[in-house]
Amino acid sequence: MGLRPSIIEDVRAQKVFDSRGSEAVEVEVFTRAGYGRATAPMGASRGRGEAVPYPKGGVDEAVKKVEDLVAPSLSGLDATDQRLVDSVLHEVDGTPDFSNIGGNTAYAASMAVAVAAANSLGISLFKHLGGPMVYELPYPLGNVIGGGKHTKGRGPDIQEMLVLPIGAEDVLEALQANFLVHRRVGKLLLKADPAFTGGRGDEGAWATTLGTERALEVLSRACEEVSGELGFEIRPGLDVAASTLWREEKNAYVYEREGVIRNREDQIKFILGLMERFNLVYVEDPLMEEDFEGFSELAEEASKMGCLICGDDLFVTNRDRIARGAELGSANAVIIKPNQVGTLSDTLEAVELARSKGMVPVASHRSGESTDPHLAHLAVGLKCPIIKSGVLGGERVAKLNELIRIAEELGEVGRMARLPGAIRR
Ligand code: 2PG
Ligand code: MG
Repeated sequence: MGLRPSIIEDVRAQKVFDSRGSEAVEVEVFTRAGYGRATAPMGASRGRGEAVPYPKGGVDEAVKKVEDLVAPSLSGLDATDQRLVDSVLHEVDGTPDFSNIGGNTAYAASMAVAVAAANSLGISLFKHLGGPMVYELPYPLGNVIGGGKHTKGRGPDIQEMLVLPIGAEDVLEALQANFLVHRRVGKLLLKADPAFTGGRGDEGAWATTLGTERALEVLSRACEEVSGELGFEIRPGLDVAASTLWREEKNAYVYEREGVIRNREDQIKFILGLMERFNLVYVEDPLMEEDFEGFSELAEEASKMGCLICGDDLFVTNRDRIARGAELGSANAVIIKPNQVGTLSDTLEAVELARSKGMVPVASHRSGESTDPHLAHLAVGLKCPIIKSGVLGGERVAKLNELIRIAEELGEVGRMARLPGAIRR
């Protein structure tokens, strides 16, 4: 056997910081002929079923675990053998939820290996992940108005009000639409919200003091205006992050800022009402993370209205939970966050399962992000028709600009992904 360029020679880790200024683990992988680096993102509204992000002892302990356990186990392996690398990460960890080394540590190691492999082979990461035949570019789903945990409970109770430019013909058009809607909403808020300072939340979305419905009125007006100006369809969406509203002891969803309490039926009616009134194209986590049946009720109605129902905390990128949701018809879209499961192999399995069940995989950032561009490659390589990566903020734009570079590399063969017919009007 010759000297393969992608043999892993060394793995190192260090503590860095994410977009919130919180500690994050960064892993570096050195191969014979290449190098890869990845930093873990971090969620604020995490699903109960997610991998444990860090071991007890936090990022310092994670760094130690990489040095003591991960580095010696990965050294000598071929970085192009992602499945083997990922199974070794599971073995080294030895727990079902990555609580020993941390799911974020596993993610950073797994992704850094993939980056190093691509680099050693001299090809782009998306091609390494998806093969030479990938050509579809995802639609950017962006956060325009923030609330919930991302604005410390001072904004609308609903976590994210989003934009999806479903009529865009290329990535540049799609990104421009999202930037224009974001800017227009900022302008409209100056009039609609006397307390608005131009401040933004964790994901670069505007932080308004308006309640959910008033804020949605503003977003939907901006979508309509910009859509009219650009000449293609742009529609609003939501991430309710309903688990953060759910109060077990009250058996209800508590909208603290707005002073409203909704039981399960009221919540379903409320969401269906918003879908209809605002022509929503996408609703994520409309109900709390264990209510697979409630999701099914909603999904059935939503598909008649041309709206995607997406599970994030519901599925946590976990195969078993996605399989259960598919069986019950709980959703027609699935959030894909690699650090919820730890490795790229687990992520790929979740994506493939979702797709085989007719669910749209949505490659997603976290609210605490690194400046890594890798999510764009993951979305293209794993053929996710939608990428959720915010609109503004350097750490978000890093991924969006990478999409432009990928589109450039694909050239003539590149085209926008196919969205389900039901959401195209
Ligand atoms: C979400 C995400 C990202 P967090 O709920 O979808 O927008 O937030 O990373 O805080 O879980
Ligand atoms: Mg979410």
